[in-house]
Amino acid sequence: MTLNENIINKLAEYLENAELECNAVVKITDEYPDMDWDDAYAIQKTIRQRKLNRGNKVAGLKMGLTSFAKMKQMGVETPISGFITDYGSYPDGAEIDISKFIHPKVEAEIAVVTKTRLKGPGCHIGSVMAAIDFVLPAVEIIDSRYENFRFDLKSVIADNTSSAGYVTGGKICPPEDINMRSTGVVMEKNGQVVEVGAGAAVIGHPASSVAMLANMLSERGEDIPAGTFIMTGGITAAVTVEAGDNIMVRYQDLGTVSMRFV
Ligand code: 0L1
Ligand code: MG
Repeated sequence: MTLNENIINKLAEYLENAELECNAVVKITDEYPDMDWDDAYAIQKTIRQRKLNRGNKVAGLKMGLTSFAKMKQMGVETPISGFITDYGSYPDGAEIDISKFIHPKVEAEIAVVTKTRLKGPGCHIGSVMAAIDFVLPAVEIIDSRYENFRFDLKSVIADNTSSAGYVTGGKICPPEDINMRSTGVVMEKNGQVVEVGAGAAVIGHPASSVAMLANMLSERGEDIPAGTFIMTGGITAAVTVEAGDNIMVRYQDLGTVSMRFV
């Protein structure tokens, strides 16, 4: 670590205020160019603790930057992880008040809920498949707190991987009844197809993303408890939304997820 506790706390407050006040800010590495990965995750953890102290709940975990294309674009070799909150949850078909966000985008994902604990190191796709209770469709709303989505990897880890919300679909599926790797998705915005993809876009298989999450968490002394809801990462590129936009995502074998931004 390169930052002391006071600076970690100050940066967590800066980023969380940006979220709560819907106010874009400059990336933190402009002021702290030498901060390291541990600093970045420590800031994210402090934001998480601030929310818990305020009475919010952590509703699950997420993986970000999981597509090879996005990793290459960012010049990184591993995805990043974050958490999702109770207040970011929206039901299928929700009307979502866009004024709660700065510059939101949506991306189609496959989510899972676990039934047993997953702990790295050495967690692999087999351990994950055995631990999944069910699979469900989910669309993530990302909203970087940084001006114009201008950030680097350490800044975005600290900013809880741009996590802002998620819409879950109602069709759940046992893991043995779905091939998550070949599950196709079609995203439509206002009736027009804007993105298509398949589960394999998520580091080859969404369950591999969960294994990677368990292994990454183990480096920080954490695990994935039984009953955890996990967003495995974007299958499609993130699509910008504005007031009036209708989003519909059609999943092969997992039904649809829709929302309207107002
Ligand atoms: O969930 C994601 O993949 C987003 C990761 C953060 C990068 C971004 O805001 O695009
Ligand atoms: Mg995502």
